[in-house]
Order: sequence, then C-alpha cells, then structure tokens
Amino acid sequence: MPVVYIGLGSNLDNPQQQLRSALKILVETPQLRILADSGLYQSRAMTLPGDETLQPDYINAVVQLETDLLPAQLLDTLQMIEDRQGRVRAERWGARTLDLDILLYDDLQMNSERLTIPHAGIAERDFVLYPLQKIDNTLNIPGRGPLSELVASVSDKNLQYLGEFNE
Ligand code: A4P
Ligand code: MG
Repeated sequence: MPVVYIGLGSNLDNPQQQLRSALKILVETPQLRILADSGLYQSRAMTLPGDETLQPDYINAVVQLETDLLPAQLLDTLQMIEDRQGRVRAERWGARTLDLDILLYDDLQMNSERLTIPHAGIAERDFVLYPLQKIDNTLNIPGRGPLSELVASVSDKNLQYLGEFNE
C-alpha cells in the first residue's frame, strides 16, 4: 500500500488544538492508516517575498500514513477535513486555521493542475524537512535527493520542537 506523508499547519484559532483535532480526524478516516507522526513544532511564518504583513507563528507537524486512495482522492479527503475545521480560503499563503498538504506519495512524481508531488516547497522548508527526518531519516525525496542532505542545507533556527501531540 502506498506510504504517504502529510504536512499539517495552522497559525490561527489555537493552532495546537487545530492540529490535535485534525490528527484525530485523520485517525478516524477509514481509508487512512496512520503509521507515525512527528509531534508538534513551532515555526516562524514563511511569507511570500515582499509581503511584510506580520503573521503569527505556525504550529506544524508531519504524519506518515498508508492509504489506497489515489492522490486526487486523497486531496479531496484532506480538503474536506480542512473545510470541516472551518478553514476559509482567503489569500494564498495567508493565515489559516488548518492547511493539509500532501508532501510525498510513495516514490511518485507528478505535476497536474491540482497537484504537485513532492510538494513544491519541500526542499526549502524547515517545518517540513525536520519533522520528516524525525519520522524517517533515511527517506529519499524523489527528484531532490536524500532527506538528510536537504536537512543539512536548511537551518533550524526558526523552528522549535514542542513535544508529542498528546502532551
Ligand atoms: N496543491 C498542489 N499540490 C498540492 C499538494 N502536494 N498538496 C494545490 C496539497 N495541495 C496541493 O492550496 C492551494 C492548492 O494547491 C490546492 O487547491 C491544491 O489543488 P491551499 O491549501 O488552498 O492554499 P495555500 O496552502 O494557501 O497555498 P499553497 O501554495 O499550498 O501554500 P503552502 O505551500 O501550503 O504554504 N509558514 C510556516 N512556518 N508554516 C506553514 O505551514 N504554510 C504556508 C502555506 C505559508 N507559510 C508557512 C506555512
Ligand atoms: Mg496548502
């Protein structure tokens, strides 16, 4: 069964609680089998170049799971969970209550109108690379190389590990 990594992020309305309740919904979704999670990280908001708006810090995490859902079906499922948790789709990269991204889907590389896999920002994002490494340091990112090398090229100074989901 395909092994998939999902990135979770929130910087509004009690972000830690947003991630806890999102994980709970993922666990309860019949088509998904959760294998591992990274625990919770606090991370400075990455904004679009030129955007000087101050955004609250994010809480981020990565979850590893198995699923028979195809990528587009998985995206539908994740977007339903985002909507259910009250996300209002406002501006791109704006503050949000819950963002669920497909980071990796097995060894798949794809680029369609709706989906880029691996996730386009995967190689530059501290809040993605470090939690991924926490789950599996031996991962290889299709098209980008060994995770351990990517991690070595990105600083963790804006990232703080907060502990497990259920503390
Ligand atoms: N889409 C394409 N590829 C994917 C994928 N692999 N997974 C499309 C999920 N969706 C994918 O996403 C817009 C569209 O991306 C979707 O409809 C889907 O078809 P969205 O979630 O509605 O919008 P967005 O998240 O605002 O845009 P985007 O470009 O996905 O932003 P990111 O990359 O998710 O970044 N700083 C910190 N510290 N932590 C964060 O988590 N997140 C963002 C948002 C910015 N800064 C951050 C963080
Ligand atoms: Mg997104």
